[in-house]
Amino acid sequence: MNRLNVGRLCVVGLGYIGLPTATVFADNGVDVLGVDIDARAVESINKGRPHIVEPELDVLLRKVVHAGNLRASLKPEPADAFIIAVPTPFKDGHEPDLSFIQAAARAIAPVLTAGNLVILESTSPVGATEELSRWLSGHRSDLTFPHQTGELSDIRIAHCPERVLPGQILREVVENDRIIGGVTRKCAQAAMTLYRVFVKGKIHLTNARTAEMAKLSENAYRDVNIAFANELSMICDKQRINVWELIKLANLHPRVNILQPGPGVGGHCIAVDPWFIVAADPANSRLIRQAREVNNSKPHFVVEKVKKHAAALRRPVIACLGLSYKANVHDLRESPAIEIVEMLAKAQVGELLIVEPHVNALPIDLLELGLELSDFDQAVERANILLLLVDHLSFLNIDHDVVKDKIVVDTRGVW
Ligand code: SAJ
Repeated sequence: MNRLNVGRLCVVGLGYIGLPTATVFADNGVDVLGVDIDARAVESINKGRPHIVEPELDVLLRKVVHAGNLRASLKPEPADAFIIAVPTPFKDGHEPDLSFIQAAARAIAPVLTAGNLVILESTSPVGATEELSRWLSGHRSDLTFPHQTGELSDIRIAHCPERVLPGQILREVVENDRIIGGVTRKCAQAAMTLYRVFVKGKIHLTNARTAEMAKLSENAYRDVNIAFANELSMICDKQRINVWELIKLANLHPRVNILQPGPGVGGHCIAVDPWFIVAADPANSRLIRQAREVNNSKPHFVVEKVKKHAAALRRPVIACLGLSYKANVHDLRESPAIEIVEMLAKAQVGELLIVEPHVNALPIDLLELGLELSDFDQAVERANILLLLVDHLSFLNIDHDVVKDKIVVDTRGVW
C-alpha cells in the first residue's frame, strides 16, 4: 500500500516551518488543517494574517485562507497525513528536549486511522522518529506501527527534515532537494508521494536514522566552518591582519572556501542542532563541540574589544547596530548581537544606543536593562563608537564622512 490519498493534511506546529509548509500545501490544492497550541496564532492565521514574518508569506496565506484551503485550530482532526513541525530545543547540559514532539504525538494519536502517514519535520536527534512511533503506539494499541510490524503496519512514519533558509523559505521549500527517512521503505515512499505535491527538487529516500543524522550534519558542517572563520578572525586581530582581506585572498585557491566571521552564531538551528550530535556521542564529537565553543566565545571577544576602546574615552556612547541573528530578518532568537548588547549594558561600558530597523520594540530582557530603540541616523550621529553587529542592507551605505572621526568595530566586515 504505497499509494497515499493526500486529500486532507494536518500540520501540527505553525511556526517558521509549519506555517509556510501548510500554506504551500494548501496553495497546491490540499485541504490543510493547521494546529497550534497558541490561540492568538490560530486566530491570526484564520484571518489570513501570519504571526511570523517571512517574505511573501502574508500574501500566500491570505490567498489560501480566503480560498478555504487552510484553516487553523487548537486541536487536530482526522486526516490522511500528519506533519509534525514543532520546536526541538535543548535542556540543561545540551540534551535534546523532545517534549513538544511527545505532546504532538499525544494530540494526534486519538484521531489516527489505519492508512495514515505521520511525518516528523522537526530537526531531531537520531532515534527520535522511531521514538515517535513508540509513543503513538503507546496511545493506540488498536493500530499497528512500523517499529512493531514493519511494512505491514497500519500507520506509516517517516522523518523529512526541513532544510529551508529563513528569509527564503517559500522559494527553498519548493526548490530544495529533500531527504526522506522512513521507519520502513514503504513509510519513506508514502512520504515521497506527499511531498511530490509541491517539491520540485529531487527527493532522496533513506532510513529515518540516516535522515535525522543528515540534517544534524548539515547544520554542524556550517557551524564548524563558521567556527574556523571566527577562530581566524580572533587570531588575525592579534596579528594585526584584516581577516576579510585574508579570507578573500585564501578563497582564490580553487579548493578553499572559508566562510565569513561575525559576532557569533545565532538562530534556532545552527547554534542548537550540533549539540544533538554531541549529546549522543560526546567522546567522538570533539570537533563539533569545539566549534560550538569557539562560536559561543565570539560575543565575549567582541565585548572585550569594545570595552578596550571605551576605556580610552571620557564619555563613551556606543551605537549598537542590529540585533537580529543575521542580516535582513527580524528574528532575534539566540542572537549573538543581543548577547553582546546585554553584556555591554551589564558591564556599564557606556551609553548604549540600540538600532534594529526590523523590530518595533526591544525584547523584555533589554527593556529591563533600561535600553531603548534608537533611530539609525541619530545613533550614528551621537555615538563615538559604532558597533556594527548585523549587516542589514540598510546599514551598508553609511556616509563615510560621518564615520571617519568615530571608532568603528565592524563585526561583519562590511564597511
Ligand atoms: N553566519 C556567519 N558566517 C557565515 C554564515 C553565517 O557568522 O559565513 C552566521 C549568521 O550570521 C547567523 C548564523 O551563522 O548568526 C546562522 O545563519 P545561516 O544563514 O548560516 O543559517 P540559518 O540558521 O538561518 O539556517 C540554517 C540553514 N542551514 C544550512 O545552511 C546548513 C538552513 O538551510 C536550515 O534549514 C536551517 O539552518 C534550519 O532550520 O535548520
